[in-house]
Amino acid sequence: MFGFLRRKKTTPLTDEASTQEPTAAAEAAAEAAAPPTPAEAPAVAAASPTSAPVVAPASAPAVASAPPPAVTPEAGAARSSWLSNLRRGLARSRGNLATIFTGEAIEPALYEELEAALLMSDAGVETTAHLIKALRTEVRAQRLASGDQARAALRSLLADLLRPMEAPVDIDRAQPLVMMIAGVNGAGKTTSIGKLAHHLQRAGKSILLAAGDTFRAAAREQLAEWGARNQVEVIAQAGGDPAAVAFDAVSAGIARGTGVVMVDTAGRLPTQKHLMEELRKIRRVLAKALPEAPHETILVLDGNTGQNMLAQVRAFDEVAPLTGLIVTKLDGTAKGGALAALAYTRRERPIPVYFIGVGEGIDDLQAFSADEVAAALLG
Ligand SMILES: Nc1nc2c(ncn2[C@@H]2O[C@H](COP(=O)(O)OP(=O)(O)O)[C@@H](O)[C@H]2O)c(=O)[nH]1
Ligand SMILES: [Mg+2]
Repeated sequence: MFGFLRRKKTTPLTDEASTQEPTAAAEAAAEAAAPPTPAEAPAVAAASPTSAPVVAPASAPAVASAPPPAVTPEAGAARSSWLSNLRRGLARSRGNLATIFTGEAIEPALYEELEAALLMSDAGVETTAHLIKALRTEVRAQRLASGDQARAALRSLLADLLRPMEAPVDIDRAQPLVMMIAGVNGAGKTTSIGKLAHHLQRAGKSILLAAGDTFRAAAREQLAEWGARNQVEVIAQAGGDPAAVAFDAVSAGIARGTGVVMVDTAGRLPTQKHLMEELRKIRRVLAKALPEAPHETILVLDGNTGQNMLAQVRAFDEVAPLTGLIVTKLDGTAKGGALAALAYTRRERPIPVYFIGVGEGIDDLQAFSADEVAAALLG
C-alpha cells in the first residue's frame, strides 16, 4: 500500500525495528570507518573522489541507530502511530471543518461556515471557492441531504484535488541517484534527509550524504549525527564551498557505486539573492560531476507556513526546477488547507509531494497519500 518508492520490485518497508538499540557490531563498524582526522576536501577542480569523507562521529547517537536494511512486513503499530500523528497535527483544521457537518440537513449557512473554516485552515480564497462550488454541485447532483453526506462528499473532492500530487520517487532510475534538498531555514531539510536515508536504506539503497550547508558548523554536525544514526558517510568540509562538497560527494558516489547521494543545502529565503545564486551553482557543478544530476530537486516546506508555501514553491522552482516536495511538521499545528491550495494552484503542473513529515523521529516520514490527508482533515 505504501508504494512511496517506485521500484522495479516493490519491497515492503517497516519502521518497527528502528527502536532497537544499536548493536555492538554496528557501533564497532561505525568506529572503524571513522578517519583519524577529518581531512579537508579538495576544491571543485580536483575531480578526485578520494577526498577523505568526514564520517559522522561514532559516539552513541541520541536516537537508536538503524539496523541493517532488512526488509520485513510493514509494522501495523508504526503505521497507526503515524496516522494518529497526522490526525493530531491536522486536528485544528479538522476541528473547524468537522463541526460544520453535524446538522441533519444541509442549510445554506453550512456553506458560509465552510468557507470560513477552509480559509482558516489556510486553503486560500481561490481554492476555498473552488471546493465550495464543487461541493454545491455534488450536493445537487447526488441529492445529498445530511451533513454527514456532505462531509463525505467534500472529503472525496479534497482527495481528488490532492491526488495529482501523489507520486513516488523513482529511486532506480539512476545510480547514483542525486537528490538536492532545498528550502528555507528550519523547514526540516536536514531532518528529512536523515529520515529519508533510513527509508532508502530499508529499500536496499546505499547512501552518501553531502553537508552542503557550510554556513553553520552546527548544521554540518546535525547532518553528521543523522549520518551516524543511519551509519552512512557524510561528506563535509569545514567552511567550504557547498558546490565543492556536492561535487565531491557525487564523485565519491560514482566511484563507490552508491545508490543515492543526498545533498543538504543552506537555508535561504527566496529574497536572498546570493543564496539563490548558490543553489544554481550547486546544480551546475552537480551536472559536471554527473550529467543529468541532480535527478531530484526537492523543496522541503514547513507545513505550518500556510499560504507562504506557495510563494516558496514559486521562488525556488524558478531557480532550481523542482521535481518534488516534502511537507514537514504535519504532526504539529499544521493547517492542512495549505496542501489543498498547493494542489489547486499547481493543478496545471502538479509537483509531487513525495513525503510528509509527521514528527522528529527517524521513522516519522511517510508517503503522501491524498486519501489519508483528506480523511485526517475531514474525519
Ligand atoms: N514536529 C516535527 N518537527 C520537525 C519535523 N521535521 C523537522 N522538524 C524539526 O524542525 C526543526 C528544523 O529542522 P531542520 O532539519 O534543522 O531544518 P533545516 O534548517 O531545513 O535543515 C528541528 O528542530 C527538527 O527537529 C517534523 O516533521 N515534525
Ligand atoms: Mg539544515
